[in-house]
Amino acid sequence: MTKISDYVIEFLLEKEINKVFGYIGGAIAHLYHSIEKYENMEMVNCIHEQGAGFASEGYSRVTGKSGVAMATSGPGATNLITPIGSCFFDSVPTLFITGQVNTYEYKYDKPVRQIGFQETDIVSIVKPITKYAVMVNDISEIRYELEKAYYISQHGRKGPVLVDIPMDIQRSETDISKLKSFINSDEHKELEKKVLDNQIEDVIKSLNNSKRTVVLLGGGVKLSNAQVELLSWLKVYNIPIVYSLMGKDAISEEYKYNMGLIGAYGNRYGNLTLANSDLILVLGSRLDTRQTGTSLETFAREAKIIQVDIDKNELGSKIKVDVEINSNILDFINTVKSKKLTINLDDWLKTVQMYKNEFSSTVGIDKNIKIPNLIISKISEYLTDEIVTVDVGQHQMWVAQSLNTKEKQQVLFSGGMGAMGFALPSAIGATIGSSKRVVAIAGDGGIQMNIQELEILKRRQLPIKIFVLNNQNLGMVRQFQELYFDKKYSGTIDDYSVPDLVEIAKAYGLASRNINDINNIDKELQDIFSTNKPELINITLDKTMTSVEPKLIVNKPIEDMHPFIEKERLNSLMIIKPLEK
Ligand SMILES: Cc1ncc(C[n+]2csc(CCOP(=O)(O)OP(=O)(O)O)c2C)c(N)n1
Ligand SMILES: [Mg+2]
Repeated sequence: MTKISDYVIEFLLEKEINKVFGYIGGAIAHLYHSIEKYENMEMVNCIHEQGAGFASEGYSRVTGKSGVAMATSGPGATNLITPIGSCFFDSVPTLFITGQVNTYEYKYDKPVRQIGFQETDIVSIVKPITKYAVMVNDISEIRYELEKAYYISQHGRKGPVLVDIPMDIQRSETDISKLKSFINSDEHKELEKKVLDNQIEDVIKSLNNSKRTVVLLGGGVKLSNAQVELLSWLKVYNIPIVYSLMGKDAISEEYKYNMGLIGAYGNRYGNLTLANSDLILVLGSRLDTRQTGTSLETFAREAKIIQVDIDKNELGSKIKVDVEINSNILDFINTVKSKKLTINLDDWLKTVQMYKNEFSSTVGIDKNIKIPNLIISKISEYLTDEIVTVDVGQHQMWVAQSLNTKEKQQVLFSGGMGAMGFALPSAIGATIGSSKRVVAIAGDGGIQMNIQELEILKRRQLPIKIFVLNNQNLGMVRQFQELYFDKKYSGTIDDYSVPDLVEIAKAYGLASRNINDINNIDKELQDIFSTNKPELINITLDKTMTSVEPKLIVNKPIEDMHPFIEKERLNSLMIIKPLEK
């Protein structure tokens, strides 16, 4: 006979998951107690369930294993919602386990609000942002549901699942081997069926016939672990790549024909490359308007588009594509690699190199240095394989534009959810999952959202360097207000404030420092990276002058970014026909 809460932990260990992130509460106490029994399983207690959820997301993103977060019923469970959504939109396989009141005090269909204390129907709440969510109502279901939830989170397009386990079920005992299993059930067999594609010849023909190919990388490349195979294929033919936010770390900046970030805040050279291509091979990207701009009819208007995605619902969903291939990216690359190509892109490579030389990410078209971008590129100089976690705001876009990623370096963004407060707790999960040093980059707004997790850095002496790019305002929205709200700074400068972050870090018992003079940054960075101790570095930026440049304005084609370059110069850079107006 096995206690159910023990079985849950044994199940995780069998999947080689040996860390669980969470926060205690009565309804989850049996599971916590079980963790204590297993020497090779470790509980990582955060200060807030949102922190634990993001930590499990970071753990999953760097290990590929399912990150697990546990919380108690009611407020514990609802505090997990933002990380659950983040994992859903960015396809991160995670398992959320919540405690629930005893089945005999659960309301089920009764027309009352609540029976048990802290009773909350978390399953209904998270249904739209999970791949699967279930409350286990009977001991006999536990094995089936746990196996099924885990399988679904890792299968096909990955994502979060939630299993809600009532207290009376957690504490029951049963013979697990006699319970119904999901693996090898008919339902499992149905899901295992593979869709095979025979469109590959079309892809090969297009690649051979094109003169200006570009490969657009999205988050799907990393999710299918295709980076190594992809790079070796790209290097054979020297095919230029561009990336979306989520594809930033798929291929490092060390690859000569990496043409950078595209889209709304893309590098100018990246958008020029994409706009002038004649063939775009899209690997694991949704092609949402952050990448294409809002003027869809002008987007890469002379290019044939081939989109490869594991989720067939994403194919051609945002923009019309010419060839849709429903496949995992790794399988696709391996198939393409088995075919010999006759590609010659020499002229195109000269053009894209010229774009990159003309427009640096750290210098504006007015030839002025873009200080925030320079800071990011400086930080990269001190990094090798550190993981970088990034919050949401202007600083996020500076990182996306100017962090010079190295091979094997991972960069974690909260992409689809765009959740402020992501960088610090995801850094905790990332370092615990990888044993690597982590650099967290946040704004003054985002760092305040989960600042309580600094306590974990001290408690565990985690090797995390937090850089706060402190412009003393909610810069990203402030920039938006400058453009569209007549510089009325409601909530971003007005009635917004920031405490002394260096003093706060000190109060948490952490090393901390201010960098006020950017001219000293090399000396400071050398010192910062000479140790592995946790530290918060507050970099003071000008309050209102910080902006993200270049930026795509509504209804402009991707090649024509703000601040605008003269029409004549732009036209001279275009290979395809420039737009009239
Ligand atoms: C949880 C959450 N609330 C609100 C927003 C909206 N939002 C996006 S960026 C941003 C400003 C971020 O400010 P800060 O962290 O200081 O970074 P900065 O833009 O100044 O670099 C806000 C409020 C969000 N993305 N997430
Ligand atoms: Mg700010």
